[in-house]
Amino acid sequence: MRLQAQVRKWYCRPRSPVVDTRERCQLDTSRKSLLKALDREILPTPPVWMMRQAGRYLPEYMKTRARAGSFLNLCYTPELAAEVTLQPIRRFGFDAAILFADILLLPHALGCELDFPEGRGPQLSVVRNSEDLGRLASAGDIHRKLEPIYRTVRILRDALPGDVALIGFAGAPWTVATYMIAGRGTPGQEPAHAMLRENRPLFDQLMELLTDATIRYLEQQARAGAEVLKIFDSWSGSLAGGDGLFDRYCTRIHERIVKALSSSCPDVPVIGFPRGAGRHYRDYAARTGVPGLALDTDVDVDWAAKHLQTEACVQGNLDPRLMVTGGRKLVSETRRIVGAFSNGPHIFNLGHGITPDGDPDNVLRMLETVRETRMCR
Ligand code: 1CP
Repeated sequence: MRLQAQVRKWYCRPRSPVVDTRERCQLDTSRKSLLKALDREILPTPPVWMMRQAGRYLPEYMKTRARAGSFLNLCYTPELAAEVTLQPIRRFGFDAAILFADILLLPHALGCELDFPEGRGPQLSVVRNSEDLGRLASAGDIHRKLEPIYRTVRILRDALPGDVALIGFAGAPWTVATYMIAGRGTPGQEPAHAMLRENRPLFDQLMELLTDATIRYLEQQARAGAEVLKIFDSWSGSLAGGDGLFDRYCTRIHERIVKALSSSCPDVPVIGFPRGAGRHYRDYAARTGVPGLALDTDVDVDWAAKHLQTEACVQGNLDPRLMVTGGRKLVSETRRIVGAFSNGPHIFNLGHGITPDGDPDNVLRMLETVRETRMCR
């Protein structure tokens, strides 16, 4: 009975109506703009932040990273992690800050070895068999190891300007599993696909373990003060073939995470990023009920305005390469995206993270362009 009531509560949670505040066309500072957009308000100017806004394209990041000694030390030293989270806010005045951490800290807390050797991608100990999985399952209290991350969140909630929302995040189980199975990043995520084909029960157990741990990790970030939670499924595109894998290992797993969070932290909206979902985006949005839907660069904005913005507040999706090349195309593409999404809730962002060769001047140009495109009625 209790479970039934719980399920009903999840499914019956009403979606807020779309509210158009463009008529006022003045700054209403009563609530953070990112939260308003996720609550389906259409604002005169979309809130803006950027994936990987704290990172190697900023000289001040490189300095703090050098002080920390290593990437992992940076992640696990709350004062320094908070400092690099704040750097892009101070420099650019974004509407949201994303917690500085990494999706691979969760497998680290579960007992995987993890290293980020200089100039190479992440290296992890691999999960090959049920013994490896058993060790992770008996990892003990993940929150003790992740406590520095929660402390960073608490520092940030005190330090951020009053109009800037704080985003916590985790990797989605599939994306995190691709690193755990291969021990590194892999093109096409072939080792994970091989386990899927050859040992489905083991793969399913790993996904169960990760889904449960991801929910607990995100809940704890929310309790520490994260106001929005984002799920990064950076490699879900390799599931999108049409054999049911996308539905099973991306959409339905995100659905479980979103439902669990909407029950335990009902005031903290989730942004889902099923990168490379392609034609699955529509079903993903409808099924998961995510308040925020992050779009990758390949998604056509006019199609998304028609088919996705009705379901969720869309976020995206400027090509990050324009942060390197800049010029008139940067301005025209920014305007095109703002214009295409101007009749529904929208958060301006890139379609993926800014790369280390991104030019901070181009970031500024993008921000100015978004903010000068005020859509007053
Ligand atoms: O040398 C350095 O300073 C490390 C570069 C770096 C940074 C800045 C890594 C290594 N992680 C991060 C921080 C990070 N990672 C953040 C917070 C910063 C911000 O966004 O402002 C976030 C949200 C992530 C998430 C993350 N890590 C993802 C999902 C998002 C995405 O970009 O697709 C993934 C896939 C990772 C794994 C990861 N972390 C770092 C590397 C080099 C990689 C591997 C990427 C790959 O396999 O290609």
